[in-house]
Amino acid sequence: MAKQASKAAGTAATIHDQKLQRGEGGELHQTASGSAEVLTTAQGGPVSDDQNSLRIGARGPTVLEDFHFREKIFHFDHERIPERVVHARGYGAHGYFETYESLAKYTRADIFQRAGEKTPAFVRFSTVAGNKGSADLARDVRGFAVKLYTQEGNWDIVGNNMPVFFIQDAIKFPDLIHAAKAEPNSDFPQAQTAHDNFWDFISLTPESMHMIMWAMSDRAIPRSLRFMEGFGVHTFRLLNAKDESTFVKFLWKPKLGLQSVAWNEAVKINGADPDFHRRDLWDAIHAGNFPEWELQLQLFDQAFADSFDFDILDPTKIIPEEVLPPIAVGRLVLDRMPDNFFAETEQVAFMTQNVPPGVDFSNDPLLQGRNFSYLDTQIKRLGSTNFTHIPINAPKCPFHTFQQDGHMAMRNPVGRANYQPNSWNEGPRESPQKGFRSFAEAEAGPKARLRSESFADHYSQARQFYISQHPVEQGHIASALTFELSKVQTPVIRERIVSHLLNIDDALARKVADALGLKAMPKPADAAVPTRTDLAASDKLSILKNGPGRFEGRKLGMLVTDGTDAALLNALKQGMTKAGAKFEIIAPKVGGAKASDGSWIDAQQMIAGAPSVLYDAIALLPAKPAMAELLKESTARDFVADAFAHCKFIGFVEAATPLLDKAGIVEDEAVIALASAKDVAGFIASLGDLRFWAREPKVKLG
Ligand code: HDD
Repeated sequence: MAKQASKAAGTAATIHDQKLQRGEGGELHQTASGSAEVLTTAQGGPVSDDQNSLRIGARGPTVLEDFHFREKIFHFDHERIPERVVHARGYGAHGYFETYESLAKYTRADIFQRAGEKTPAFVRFSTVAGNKGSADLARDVRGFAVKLYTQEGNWDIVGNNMPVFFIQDAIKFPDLIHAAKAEPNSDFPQAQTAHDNFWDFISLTPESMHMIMWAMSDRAIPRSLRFMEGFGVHTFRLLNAKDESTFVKFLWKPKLGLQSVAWNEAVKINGADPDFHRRDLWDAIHAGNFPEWELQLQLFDQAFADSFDFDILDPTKIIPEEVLPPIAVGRLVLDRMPDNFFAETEQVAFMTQNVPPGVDFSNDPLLQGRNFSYLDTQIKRLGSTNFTHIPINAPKCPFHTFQQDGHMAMRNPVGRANYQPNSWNEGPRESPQKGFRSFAEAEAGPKARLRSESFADHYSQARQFYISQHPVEQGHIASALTFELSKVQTPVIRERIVSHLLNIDDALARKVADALGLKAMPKPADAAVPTRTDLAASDKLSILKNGPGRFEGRKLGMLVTDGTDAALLNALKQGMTKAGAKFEIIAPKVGGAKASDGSWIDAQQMIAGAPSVLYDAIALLPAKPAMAELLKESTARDFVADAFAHCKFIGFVEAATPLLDKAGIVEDEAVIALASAKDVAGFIASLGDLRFWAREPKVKLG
């Protein structure tokens, strides 16, 4: 008995004389001082012992009567909700959208009426194919879903970081996703399209070819969620007060520019830090470096649509920015992480059909299908039609419906009238002036399962994307195709893909065929219409041609040891801060090291825990006496060898030369000597190029 009493003593002491505080919703919560309040059951009953279940004797059975134990375990058993069928792994942040100037000429949407207007926003980024627990650097499309809490209800722009899609009709979506995700019998591979089912489907779906070029490009392995573009993909409509329509495409442009990693780097990041993207966003926002995107619109009328080379309703096509320059209409800033991942990021429900008055849909058959799918999926996933009662999904403007009851109804109507019209003079009424109105497009045609002939060209824009890339990027596309197809075990599927590539670019097809070791070149795939070779390259489609030219928002990894030159280290630190960049100190031991002037250098990482794939550039700052030990660490060698292979800039002090030698480095202009603090400015200036791609042919990564 004495033993039992002592077990409870610890908890009993802490719950003594606590004050319960209630939040607005009546919930109990912890005080700001962190002192524990009295633990209660969900019914509010104070708990005396949360360490031991109720049992008969110290070694006897647990009794059913233990309502606290039963409630705790049963709630835990129910913690999981179904993960999203696609885009399961995601990360979100709060922020705001600021309107630059009135767009009343084009739209009556309230959000675009006043310059400087700020609208609360929540954004969720995601990968598509992987499960919720998969790694961030999968080769995949990234979801870019924006919820704008406008004064006229929630507006969701549920986009991706690529402006086109794999399929033209929503009825093919389940097939696409089934093929892309893990194969149903084996349940692998996880978060990878490098398998037979995916490439089988793609090889039989020529409309996917343009998207395949994007998905095999560096866009599919972004360096940071902060360095990605976002696209609404479909053509939408804007409607002004006179209900006049302007077609629109939505583009999000990152302020810090675009950047991706190398595939070999992505593979290693996934092992070293599977949360690389979410950690990056978390760190940036907590450090006050709020990521920002500009919203740009491509606006056009029916005459432009009629004269454009492709059908503006076809979601496998873009309108090149050179053909139709976008205009900037506002900025999106992310400045706050959610307080609770589940409550906000997991439960947020995006729906393409959430548009405010003044924004309308086009007939894009993919968009039309999505407008059905999203509501359906939220009800399944969140378990009730009352998912809009969850704070993250609730509008932030006044709203009034006659909807009532249902599971977990948190907002219940008061008063008698729960219908309209009614004679009680109660409740809201519809407003033809303020309410949503569809564009009154005249529609006619046979009721049939049809695909427009104007959707038939599957290769011309795929080619245009490919020829618009920098040669380095073209090489990466060829390597990505080769890698993915090398995992496909059915040779005929590989051949089919090469036969499609022949319709896109002959040299690309030959390069991939050669790298795969195809015995003979297949014939080009049958194409409904010939590929147009006259489409001009669009430089805007390249990441490398549009580099930011600065290191802002990036991260330098600095390897130090005891005896590191304090002046040089401090100059680098100051230089990084001035450049708006981050740095991390890596030492043999995470406790840090003693600098040349006797000061202590705090480290954030130990060398074995911080491979260079986690950094955009590295500086090697060891002191000579520490080299013997450092050279024994294979992770130190890998640190340097990987940075070199990934075409990163490397700054080094003379003492580090044996490490460079051990890593097999042949010095080039991006391996920069740091003899003293004077060399720092030049080193940081060169970091603006982000990578030294000229090195790539020498360090072929496959
Ligand atoms: Fe989708 C989620 C983007 C086609 C059906 N989709 C989802 C998310 C994004 C997109 C970003 C995650 C939202 C979040 O973070 O919660 N989807 C796209 C884009 C598409 C697209 C850009 C093509 C242009 N999607 C598409 C089609 C269908 C769906 C054609 C079905 C007909 N998508 C869904 C879904 C999801 C979803 C099943 C899963 C979870 C969710 O909706 O909330 O309804």
